[in-house]
Amino acid sequence: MIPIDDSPLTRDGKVLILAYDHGLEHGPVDFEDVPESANPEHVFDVATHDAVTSIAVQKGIAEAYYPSYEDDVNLLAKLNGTSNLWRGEPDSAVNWSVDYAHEVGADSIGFTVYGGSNNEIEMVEEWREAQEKARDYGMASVMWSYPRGQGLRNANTPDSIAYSARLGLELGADVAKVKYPGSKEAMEETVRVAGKTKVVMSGGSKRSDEEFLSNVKSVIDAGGAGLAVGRNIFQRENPERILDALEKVIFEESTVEEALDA
Ligand code: FBP
Repeated sequence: MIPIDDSPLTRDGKVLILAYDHGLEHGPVDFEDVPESANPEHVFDVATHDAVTSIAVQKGIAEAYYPSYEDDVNLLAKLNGTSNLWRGEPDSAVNWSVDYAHEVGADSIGFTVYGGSNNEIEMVEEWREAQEKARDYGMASVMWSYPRGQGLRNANTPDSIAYSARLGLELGADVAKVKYPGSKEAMEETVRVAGKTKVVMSGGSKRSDEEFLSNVKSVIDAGGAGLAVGRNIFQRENPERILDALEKVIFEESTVEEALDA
């Protein structure tokens, strides 16, 4: 593993990745509530908030927009990804190489692995190549670890989510990004089995400030490192306000009430 606590991906050992690959994964529908969120410049501006440790984007967004932000934002290159137009077994195309991501300015990589998919073997082999190349550059690697596949029942049970975090440890991820398993206790178990791999929560669909921050708080209380979040930031009219609150919960050990009252 790399000394992840010295990596630009972390601040005081904690992680807050602003995920912005939704235009590929879900399509422009995710930008309808806040139309300016379709503009990458708006979201890069949001990512200059002190609470954000990195922004995760695909190649085209990085090439076109990162040069204007490289002094203010850390770049996580989300290397693979697939559109929502794809109707086959879960899979993810590798869209750029680690070499090229490094050239563009990334200091960490992100990679989806769908454990349980009929394509798991190929995805894990692609991950291996990316993870080892990232090691050469001293770049942290984050596994978007989602159990998903036509033969997989109960993909989002606490056991499946704990297993997905363990896959991160077994396969050399510095950080495993997993779905919220539903409770602090389940997250404690997920963090426990992930060992030295940091566990972060995947943001999920937009919900109220209270509900979202409570989930984040229980992740932190369970020993999780933070979160990688998109819609719960850029689908808000005032992303700065929720980032102020997240900064308090993740980095300052505040309660949800304290964070919202500030
Ligand atoms: P959200 O916080 O909006 O859930 O974003 C996190 C993320 O992993 C994105 O990087 C990705 O685009 C999206 O979720 C994929 O979610 P799913 O595959 O569950 O639709």
